[in-house]
Amino acid sequence: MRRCSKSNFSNYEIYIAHRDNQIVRKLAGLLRPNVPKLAPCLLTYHSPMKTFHNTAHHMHAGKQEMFRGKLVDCHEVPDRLEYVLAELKRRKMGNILAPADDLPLQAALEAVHTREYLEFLATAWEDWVQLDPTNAQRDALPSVWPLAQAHAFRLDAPPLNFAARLGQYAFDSGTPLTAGSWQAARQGAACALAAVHAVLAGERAAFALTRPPGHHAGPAYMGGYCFINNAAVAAQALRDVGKKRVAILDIDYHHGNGTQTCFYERADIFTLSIHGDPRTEYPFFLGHADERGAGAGAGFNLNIPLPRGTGFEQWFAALQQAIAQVRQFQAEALVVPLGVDTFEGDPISGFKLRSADYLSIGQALRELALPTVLTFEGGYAVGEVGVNVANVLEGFEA
Ligand code: OKP
Ligand code: ZN
Repeated sequence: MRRCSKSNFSNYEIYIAHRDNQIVRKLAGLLRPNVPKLAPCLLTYHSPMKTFHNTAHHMHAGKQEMFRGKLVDCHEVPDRLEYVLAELKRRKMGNILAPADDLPLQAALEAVHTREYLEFLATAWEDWVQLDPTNAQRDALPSVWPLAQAHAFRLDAPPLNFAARLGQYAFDSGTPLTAGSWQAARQGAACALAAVHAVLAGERAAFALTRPPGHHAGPAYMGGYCFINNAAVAAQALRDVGKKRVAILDIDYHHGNGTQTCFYERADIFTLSIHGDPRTEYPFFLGHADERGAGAGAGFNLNIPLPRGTGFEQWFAALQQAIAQVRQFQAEALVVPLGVDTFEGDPISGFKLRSADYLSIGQALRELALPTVLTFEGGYAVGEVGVNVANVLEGFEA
């Protein structure tokens, strides 16, 4: 691939890498264009970004979600991923892989989520059907919750009834749990982990192309279409292999409440999120600018809420602000929960980004010059989701 940048002639270099980036020959200064008017150019040959796609994603296919008192068709559909995959293949941005099956997945899951919650997920479908055999025809949705206000309900005496347990672990009724949700979510985390291992092996960046998404899922809860927090799993795994400071820069339309909560009291993982103002936008109860982290993590959370209707110029200024903070933090690795529901045509969101804007986003992220893991989050304009995601990756690689 041919890369042009605005570096000056003295930095003129050629890199030759074989497909796995194992051998890199750097021929600095050997080629100096002697035509002064020629645009300064850095030629780089490198393998395309590795994309680990979730081969089990189809197993999670919710029928309906509760929205304002009615059951409506799910927005988070299997086609979303297929359209991204098709667009990556169409542009020959391949190197599309399945995650290896010998990754230390269980440890990575338990480093982010509680064992109780993981066990709940693992048997949830079975328990749902056992509650009533005719439930096998219906997705599991919660309808009762232990509201977390002092003296309202006890949180220390968990019920045995499964409908109640579902309400204990889910914060909304828009996240259908289906027969294969656990298998799909688990394999999604494997994609995130595989992406981590790829950047460790020397890849500049890797993409976990998976659904269901993850950034709303917390240590012990599901919601917002999410079960396992793939970005959090990736960030924690990067810490566990020795990256001292990891930044998570969430650019999905919705606040990454789950990710924020996972690391709120930690200084080693800096969480940043640019999103629709929670006063009017989902998830409503978290994501305000005054949430700056707590305890040892004070100062290591940054929320940039923007009003509905925000266009690219203002959004991109927020991105630049977030990027400056990541630099100042001296992150050694970057995780990007990548949602393209900031797109103007998104059916459930309110920003006004256009398809071409995603190229600039990829470019801006690349300029951080960090080992980068991207995880696929939102984006519900199914017809454009492939182009928008591929544009981010292309901008990153250009
Ligand atoms: C997940 B992710 C729309 C209701 C919206 C939840 C939105 C979850 C978004 N009828 N409910 O951040 O893209
Ligand atoms: Zn979203």
